[in-house]
Amino acid sequence: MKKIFNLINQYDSIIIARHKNPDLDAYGSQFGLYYALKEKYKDKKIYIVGDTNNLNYFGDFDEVDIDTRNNSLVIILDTVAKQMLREIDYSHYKELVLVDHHRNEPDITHDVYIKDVNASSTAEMVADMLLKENMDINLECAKSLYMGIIGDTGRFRFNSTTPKTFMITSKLLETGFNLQKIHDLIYLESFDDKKIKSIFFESVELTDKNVAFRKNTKEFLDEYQLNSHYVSRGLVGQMAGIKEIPIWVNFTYDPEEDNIKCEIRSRDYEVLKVAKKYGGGGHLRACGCSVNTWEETDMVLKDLNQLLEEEK
Ligand SMILES: [Mn+2]
Repeated sequence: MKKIFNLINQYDSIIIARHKNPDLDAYGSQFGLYYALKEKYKDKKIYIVGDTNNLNYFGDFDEVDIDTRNNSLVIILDTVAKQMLREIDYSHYKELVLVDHHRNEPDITHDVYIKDVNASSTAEMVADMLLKENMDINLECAKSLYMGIIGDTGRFRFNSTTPKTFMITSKLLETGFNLQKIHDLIYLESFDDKKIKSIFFESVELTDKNVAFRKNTKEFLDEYQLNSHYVSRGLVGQMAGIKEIPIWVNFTYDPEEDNIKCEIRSRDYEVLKVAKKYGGGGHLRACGCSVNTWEETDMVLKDLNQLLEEEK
């Protein structure tokens, strides 16, 4: 931890990056760190980089040229995998720091790697770092970090939520932001969204071991003009919280890569084993992989059935 702040002190130019297709934790940890560094180091150039999507409740990103990148400290948050990043964000740097709570092994050359698989979120890790350094947490910083934490903990419902998560969250809340405003901003649904969710749920199927699944074909995406990433990550939760269903998986055609994304979730079972078998990764009970054919999705289902059988 100290190492990061030593590096930050040494550099005049710092770039904060995170994985592509950001979720709330990627954005939240990134903007949280950004606001804290900007406040403390008024003379340094602090850049925030990356792509954007419909979860961007946060702000705009900087374009940074290669020369500047080559002379900067680059901090990458919420992933350690090249595949999850824009090439430009991990290939140009003077020194590189990784901060992540996932279990994967890094395939990015780095100088410092801070890993905490017990942290609920990268936002929690960033908040912890800032608090330990006695850095000022201003309102914008606290709001960003809070959004990261509620994103990855499902508003404190997932097992990953620990006493430390609440301790850190309470420190963030002390800045006085309006909690309900943030929740409304993120979680209010539109009438149309609610309709799509109902259509989605109508054709959820079950295996004989009660693994719930849905196959979101190209035809389904086209018919309702849905974004593949939204369906894959955004709708998998529609199968969560059902008593009889121990494991649920969302299969979605990805037109960009012409393959099928599998998002696998469970309350109690370590489904990561199955994701890894197909070259995927993530958390123990919330993970993903890609396969090339619909036949292979049936193999994934078979493996999930078997996992239930073995660990009964
Ligand atoms: Mn995360």
